[in-house]
Amino acid sequence: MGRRKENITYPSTTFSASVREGSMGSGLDFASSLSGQDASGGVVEHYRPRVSYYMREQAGNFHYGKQHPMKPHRLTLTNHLVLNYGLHKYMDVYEPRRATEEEIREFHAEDYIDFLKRVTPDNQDQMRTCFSEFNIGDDCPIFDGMWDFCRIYSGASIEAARKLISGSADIAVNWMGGLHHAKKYEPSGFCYVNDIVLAILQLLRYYPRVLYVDIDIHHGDGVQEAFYTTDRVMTCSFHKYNGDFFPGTGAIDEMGSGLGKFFAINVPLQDGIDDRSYTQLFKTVMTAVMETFKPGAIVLQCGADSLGLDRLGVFNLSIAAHGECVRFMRRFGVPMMVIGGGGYTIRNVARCWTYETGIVCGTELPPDLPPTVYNDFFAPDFSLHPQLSGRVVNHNSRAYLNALTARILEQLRYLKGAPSVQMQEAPPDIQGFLEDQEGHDKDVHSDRNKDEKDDRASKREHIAEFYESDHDQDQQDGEQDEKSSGMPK
Ligand code: V1D
Ligand code: CA
Repeated sequence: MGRRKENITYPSTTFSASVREGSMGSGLDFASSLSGQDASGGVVEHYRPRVSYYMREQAGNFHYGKQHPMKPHRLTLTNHLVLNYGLHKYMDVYEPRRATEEEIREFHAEDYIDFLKRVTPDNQDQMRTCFSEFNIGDDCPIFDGMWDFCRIYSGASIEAARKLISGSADIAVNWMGGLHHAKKYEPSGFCYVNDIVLAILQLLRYYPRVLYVDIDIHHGDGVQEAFYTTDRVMTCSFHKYNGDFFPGTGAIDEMGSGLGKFFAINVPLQDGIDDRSYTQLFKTVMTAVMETFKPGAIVLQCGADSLGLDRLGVFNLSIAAHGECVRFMRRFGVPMMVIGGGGYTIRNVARCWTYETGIVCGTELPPDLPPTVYNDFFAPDFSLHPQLSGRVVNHNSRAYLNALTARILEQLRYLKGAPSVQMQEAPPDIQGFLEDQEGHDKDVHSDRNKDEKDDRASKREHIAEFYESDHDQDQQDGEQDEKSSGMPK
């Protein structure tokens, strides 16, 4: 956990959210990928979600440094594959605005934001005294345009969240986002601003409960920490854990505290986990999570460093198995944000996120990559599904995975019995959202008709009830400042 304690409070209010059939017509070139899945409760058959996609060409041009493994260029590779596969025909494509400083302040501390805004490669020598305070170093260097980069990826995640809330998208994709390690007061693990926390804070203005799922090979510590004491966000991270692998957290017994007790789920894995073990574990855990927690919205962090052959990763997953996790979550038909994260063998990151863009659109992509100006990255096979497994031995025994599954299911049974999970809640501030949203974003590539403004308004009848929680954390923790946005702080 970070060095300063969080003082965010989350009203423990809940109302029932509904699932709607997506408005997107069929007309897909390829067969829907819904068939052949194992049946589980809460699944929406023939789901045709409306998908929004956020991209900004400039995001791919930032450089962390020559030796640094994080390469934003992977975003350019991804966008080129997505567009050349023609996936923009199935989505509303947006060039999102940058997050404002005020929006970033919803989570991050003012002195940290001031530092991020001011520091540049040219003035960093004068500001070096701040470096240890703000954890600047090899993992999180100062690079040209760093603040702009943060504003771009965070603005996209905030807009994606608002798009779900307004009802004009059922799934919103932002591969630029997913920077799950950033803390309130400091950067960590290549992440400076935590766009995920900012997006979830938006979602909490409307949805009573938000589920965060993280399949990056690293523990989603920044998001877990931000919501550790609330029962309105369940965080669930699958990651390598041995106490040493970055960031060193994510043991199975980190379960949340206070009202948030049992609402943090950690799935610690060993090197070399394979497709079968991972997808089986993922489906078992997520089925139980969905049945127990019944989220109004899902945020799925799709870090691609859990793929085999990743430069920093040590798992054995294929792109098909990684994508299977996305497909599985999609089937629940709950509004979902799909975001990026880690991923350091960039040719495979681009393949993976393109494949997953296809999955959320409900379309099967041909296995041969379309030609792009970046063809050389994908030689010699030019395939969407290269062989990635086999480099690392699988150290996850069947006995280990069975014990892990049993512990997590037990945690969820405890949660079911907890008094706070009686699904109570707050009135949505939806009118404010619809006003905020108007004119902020620009659809750059869509072939689709859009009449978004009253989408959510037309759904208001789905919001069934409002009543006060017995566990109002505002009252427990004292008055909090909610003046600017009505956001839970
Ligand atoms: F190999 C490197 C070369 C240059 C700079 C950094 C690294 C590097 C590799 N792995 N840094 C790491 C990890 N840091 C450490 C600490 C350095 N200490 C001495 C220990 O092991 C950080 C890994 C960050 C992973 C980020 C992420 O994939 O989870 C991610 N998700 O969203 C965005 C990034
Ligand atoms: Ca993870």
